[in-house]
Amino acid sequence: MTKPSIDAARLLGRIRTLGEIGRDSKGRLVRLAASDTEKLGRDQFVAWIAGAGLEVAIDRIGNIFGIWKPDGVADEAPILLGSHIDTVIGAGIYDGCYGTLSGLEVIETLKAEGLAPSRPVAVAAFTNEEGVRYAPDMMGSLVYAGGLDVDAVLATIGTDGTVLGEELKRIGYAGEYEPGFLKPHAYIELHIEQGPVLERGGIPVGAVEDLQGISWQKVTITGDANHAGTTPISMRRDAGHAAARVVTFLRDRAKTSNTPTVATVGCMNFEPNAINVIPSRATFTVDLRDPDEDRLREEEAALASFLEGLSAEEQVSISVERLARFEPVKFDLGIVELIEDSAGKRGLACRRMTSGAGHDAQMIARIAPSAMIFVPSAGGISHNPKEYTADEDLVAGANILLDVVRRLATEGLPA
Ligand code: HGY
Ligand code: MN
Ligand code: MN
Repeated sequence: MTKPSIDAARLLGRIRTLGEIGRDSKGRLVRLAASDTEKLGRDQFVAWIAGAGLEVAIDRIGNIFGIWKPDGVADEAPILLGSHIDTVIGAGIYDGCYGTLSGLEVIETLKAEGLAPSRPVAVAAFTNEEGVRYAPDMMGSLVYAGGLDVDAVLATIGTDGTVLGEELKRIGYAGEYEPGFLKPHAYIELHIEQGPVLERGGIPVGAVEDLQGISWQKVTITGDANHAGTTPISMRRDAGHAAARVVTFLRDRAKTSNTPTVATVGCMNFEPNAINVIPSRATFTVDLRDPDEDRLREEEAALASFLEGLSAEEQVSISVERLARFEPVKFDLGIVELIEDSAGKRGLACRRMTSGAGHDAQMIARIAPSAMIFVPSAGGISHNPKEYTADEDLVAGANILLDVVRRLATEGLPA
């Protein structure tokens, strides 16, 4: 007997359609939170959920919801699916969009089957998951889960000097609903792994049981501008050189630690940024992650003490601003087991794993039992136009989401 399946052509077609929305002049996919290009992506998603006959709701931080509540279904806490549709700069077409569109696809499939769910089923596209334009990341879901005050967050100033609340108003996504207006019965997020684990293991499905801690900081090093040709090395207060020492300190420490700790300096800016001027200022970001909270704290402390020594040695002043800090999160094992059970019944190998990336699920886990399903990323590549997941894996993941939602919508959460 063939197992029920989602409409693969519809899902894959939508992923590709959304993947073409928001290309810049260089052909890169760039849909930064609350930008004009993201608005186009939002409009397309809203058109699809409205077209599917779902109730559309937008909350004050711009989170978009499509709610399926068939007549006669009690006004209970819904099963919530979703992810995000904002992207990084030069993104792939699957990160976030796959989970959001698969959530819609599962609802449309269950609707078409005539399933009478015991509770509503909804899909969300959370605002600013990536955190590239406005920090922190997973912002919309964190506000939704009550982790940040919505009015304070609406006042966030972006890397481009814009104010988030004004941008949401400008693009028409400053909704009326209070964040948290739907308290989910359960939340399941389907996502590409964005790492090499599943592909290396030849395993098509990941049942994600936890997610590592994240620490984002902005470091500003101030020295003295001086002439690149006349200033002896011993007289320099070179902010650029000091910043470079931080980058190698972080990499060497992570590399020799033989722990899962990872460290990334993703943004760096020199002032005055001229070829023949010793940099007077270096501003850069530090992204530290580890599945173990104590180790993550150790890494933060090691960086702080390195910066102290560096300031004295290089005669520069150093200031640090915290941009985001999330402890590791454990997901709901009952839902993890449903994911494994569905994979098994579909004859798909499945393994439990930790998420290296941050996701909206880590925030919604604060208010509802949550878990994630991963599918392989080719070459482990993500946040890169080369991001790719085979159609067969995309469809398999969405079918597992379909099975899990069907179980939760008819039997409720496992005891
Ligand atoms: O940073 C992250 O892990 C996510 O992509 N926002
Ligand atoms: Mn994502
Ligand atoms: Mn991402």
